[in-house]
Amino acid sequence: MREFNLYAITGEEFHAGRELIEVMEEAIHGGVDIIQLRDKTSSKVDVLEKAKKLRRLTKDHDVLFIINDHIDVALAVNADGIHLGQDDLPLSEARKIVGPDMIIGISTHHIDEARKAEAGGADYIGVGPIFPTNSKVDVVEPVTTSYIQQVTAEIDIPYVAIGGIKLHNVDQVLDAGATRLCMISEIVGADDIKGTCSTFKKLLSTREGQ
Ligand code: TZP
Ligand code: MG
Repeated sequence: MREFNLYAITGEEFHAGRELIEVMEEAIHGGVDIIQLRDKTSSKVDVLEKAKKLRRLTKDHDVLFIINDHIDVALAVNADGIHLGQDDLPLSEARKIVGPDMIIGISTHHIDEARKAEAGGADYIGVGPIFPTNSKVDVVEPVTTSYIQQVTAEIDIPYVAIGGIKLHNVDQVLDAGATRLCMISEIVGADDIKGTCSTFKKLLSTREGQ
């Protein structure tokens, strides 16, 4: 799959009063190169409408577009990929539906899940939650940066660190070996979304090649 290192997930509860598309466009202007539509509460029709708008935006800016949970919506809008959790449709079944070319990302919380996702043909995995987070209900205990170190040592497919990552703790994540960051609240809830993303982007590029 195409390279990326700054991954923003939608979280409309963090930007009350601001339009989803405007928020995500600002994130893209700050350097976000992959976006996920994650909406656990809207109707299928509303998710579809948001997906259509985000597909247009991401195409216009040549940014990858992933949809959480809704494989049917992902196919309908021709998204680049889907993201699935441990309790969603198993990877092998999802692959049958989306075909060989669509990106499939899998959330993992333990090295066994990471190994299974890699062996099963996932294109990338989520590694987290690294720190406590309020952005996800039923979230598991933080896996800490030691899980990043394990995945860095053992897993060859791309992974994104996720969960409670902020400007003030991102150095711990990068020190543990992460080269791709994924966030909801720190990006979409920021007063200066573009500036926040640019700062993360600079930190990532400073670490490249170190
Ligand atoms: N999966 C693991 S933690 C998390 C998800 C979707 C929430 C991340 O949100 P935030 O606001 O960056 O902690
Ligand atoms: Mg899910």
